[in-house]
This record gives sequence, C-alpha cells and structure tokens, in this order.
Amino acid sequence: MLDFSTMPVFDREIETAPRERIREIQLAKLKEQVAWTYDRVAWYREKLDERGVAPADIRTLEDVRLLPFTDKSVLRETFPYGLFAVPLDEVIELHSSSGTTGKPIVVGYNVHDMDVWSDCIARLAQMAGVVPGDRAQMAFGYGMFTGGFGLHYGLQKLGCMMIPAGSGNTERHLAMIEDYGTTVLIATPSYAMHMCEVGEKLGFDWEASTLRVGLFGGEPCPPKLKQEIESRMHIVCTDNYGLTEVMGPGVSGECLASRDMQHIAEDHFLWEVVDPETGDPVPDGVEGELVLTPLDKQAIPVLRYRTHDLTRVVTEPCACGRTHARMQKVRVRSDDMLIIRGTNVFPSQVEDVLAGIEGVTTHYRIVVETVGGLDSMTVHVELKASAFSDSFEEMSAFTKRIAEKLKAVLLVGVNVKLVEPGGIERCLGKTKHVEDRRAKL
Ligand code: DLL
Repeated sequence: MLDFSTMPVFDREIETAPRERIREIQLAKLKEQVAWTYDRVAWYREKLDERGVAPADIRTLEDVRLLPFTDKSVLRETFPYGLFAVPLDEVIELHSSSGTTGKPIVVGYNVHDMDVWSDCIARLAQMAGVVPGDRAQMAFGYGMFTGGFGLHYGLQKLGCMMIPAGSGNTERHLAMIEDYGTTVLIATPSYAMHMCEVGEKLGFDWEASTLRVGLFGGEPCPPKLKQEIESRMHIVCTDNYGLTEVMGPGVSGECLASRDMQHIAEDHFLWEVVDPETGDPVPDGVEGELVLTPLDKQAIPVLRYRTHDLTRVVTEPCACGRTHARMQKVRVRSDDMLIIRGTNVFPSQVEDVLAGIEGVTTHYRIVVETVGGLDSMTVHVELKASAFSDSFEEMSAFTKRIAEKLKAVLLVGVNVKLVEPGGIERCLGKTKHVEDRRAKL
C-alpha cells in the first residue's frame, strides 16, 4: 500500500490547493490570457470583435463561453506564424504535428512557455514516483513531435539524468537499460509492449533490470495493456495526455491513486467538456469532447481548442492529495484521426497523396493492425487499368514510390498494397476508408 502523504509532489502548494484557490488562479489568468491574445493576434481580435466581445467582458470562468472555439483548421489557415503573439526572435523552439491535410500544425514556445512546459512534465513525472537522480531513457523521437523534447526538458528540470536514445532500435534500447542502469522509460505504450516482447525473445531479464517506472503517452493506453506491461516488465507505468496545439505532453497525468484518470494541470489549462455535435456544455461528470484553453501560453495562445478527444472530468478529491480535476483517460476521438505509433494520421492526408499520383483511382482502404506489439498500417491502393503491368519490377517500384510519398507526408512508415481495378469494395452509404483491426483491450 502506497503512503501518499510521504510521496513527493513537485509543486505541492499549487497541486494541492483548495479548489476555490484554483478557480481564483484560473480566472485571473484567463482575463490576462484573453487580453494578451486580443492585443497581439489579429485572427482572434477579429473574431472577438465580430462577436462584440471585449477582454473586459471576461468576469467569471463561465464567461469563457463568450469566446470562439479554435480547431485544427484555424492553425492550418494561419500556417505557419499567423497565430503567433510574440516576435519570432523571442521564439526559442518550434514543434509540429499532423494537420488534416498536407500542411502540419506548427506551434512555437518562448522562454516562459518552455518553463511552464517543463513544470507540467516534472509534475507528471513525480505523480508516477520519478525522483531527482532517476535515469530516464527516451524512446520518443526527438523531432518535431512534442513528445521527445517536451518530456526531456521537464525530466531534466526535475533532476533526472536524461538518456536521449530516441525512437527505434529496440535492441540498443535494451542494451542501454542494462549498461546505464536506466530507471525510467519514456515511450508510447505500444512501443513499450514491443520492447517487452523483443526483450523476452532475447532473454532480457526484466525482473532483475533497474527499470522502475514507465512514463507513457501520445496514444490511448487501454488498462489491460498497461497492466500487462507492468507485470511483464516489473515496473509501474503511468499514462499521460497532451496535444501539440495547447503545449504537448503535460496537460494531464496519471497519479498512482487513481489509475484510470489523469490530473489536469488546472492552473495552466481551463477545461470544458462539450457536446461534440452542438458545442454546448454537458452536465458535470458526463462524457463529451474536451475543450482546452491554455491559461498562460505566450508565443501561440489558443482559445477554447476543440481536442476531439472524448472524456469526462471529475473534481472530487483524490487519494493522492492532489486537488486538480481528473479526466477519464481518452479512449475515443470524435473525428477520424488515427494514432499510429504515436503519430497522428488523417485519412485525408492519404487521400491527398494518392490524388497526386498518376495511375491510381480514388478508392483506397487503410488497414491498421498490431504486429509484434506495434501498430502497422497498410494502405490498399486501387490501380487504374491503364497503370496495370505484368512486370513485377515495375509494379514493385510503383509500390515503393507510393510508400515513400506517403511516408514523407505522414511521417510514419506504411505498407502499400496494390489492388487490381475494382478491387476495393464499394460502399453504398458512407465510404469506410479505415479498418482498425487493433485489439481493443
Ligand atoms: O501526442 C503529445 C504527447 C506526447 C502526449 C507524448 C503524451 C506523451 P499530438 O501528437 O499533437 O501530441 O497528439 C495529440 O494524441 O489529441 C489524443 O487524441 C492523443 N493522445 C495523446 N496522449 C494520449 C493519451 C501528443 N495518453 C493527440 N491517451 C490527442 C489517449 C492520447 N490519447
């Protein structure tokens, strides 16, 4: 039995503050954030003016509903710097994630934003029992994805020794755990499961290893998958949530007292739960779409971001002592975004790539499966009769070219399977482009 009273809390004063105090902090920050955004971002100024709303109209937290929603399309329209609220020479880092079409969503951070981000990560790390001196091995990629660098800085701030191994090369990861005495692994749950399987094949002794904690996130982590990793790797794992548009990882984190929920960093994010169809608030504790307003994001503020993630939020006290509201872990999205090994993929991106290739029809199907513990995506592409050839070399070169084009846009490797003309099943109703065969644990 864990004794939560003796477990470290990164920012005890804030993380265990009475709820009235949290609401006071949120309101003060919301007023400032709306004024900051209105003064500096033309897109929002226009939208607020159209609604006849001025920053001074924000008098209560509920007044957030006077503000317009933001979704991915706004970030796409204003790509790359249209929503930035600080001069670019004050931006110290850029990150991006997939948009619904070819262009990514770009976000920037100034020194202040990086500081807030690191604090949020340090908090979730301590929720999982990570302490200064832990040796944290990164299995997220260090690219434009927010997972790698975001967690890296926060863990370093906490006082961990970072081992920036990056994504892939599982055998090397296993060797590093042994060589460097790694105690914390940062990964998507699917990659952790893959490491587990590869390790077992190679005779890696998880029980004897130094590894103690897994910090997961970036994709849904079904409870059964987590339990399985915990028992096979002999570690404790937490599942942590976030999204690029509002910061990256660090929006909410699982504590060890409430394993199916995640504490939202409420002093930095105002949450709402709305009906995904109407955008109206749902009653307290009822499931709906999570809408987030970052409360002190300077470089690229966003108001009322529609996450498309379905969850419910509760505000009752938690046994860990933290008072920040908890959201149910996200299992389902309200849109068609797929998460493939932590990377966001939209069927529309596949469609755009295929539209630019001569010799293929508009019919395609995406099949997602779990292979060796990892997500595997295959795009079935229907050939036009004119492009059909009985030369094996030609067909395999064509397949390779399509796979390369898809990878360049999706940023994740996919298999391509060519299908003869008419070979993709036609649907009478809504076309089903995606078949997700991954086990629903
Ligand atoms: O995945 C940020 C992140 C990185 C979080 C590493 C945690 C760890 P995006 O690439 O923008 O950002 O993808 C955001 O991924 O809207 C959810 O649909 C999904 N997602 C992220 N974390 C979780 C999670 C990062 N723990 C989108 N459980 C979000 C379920 C998650 N879904």
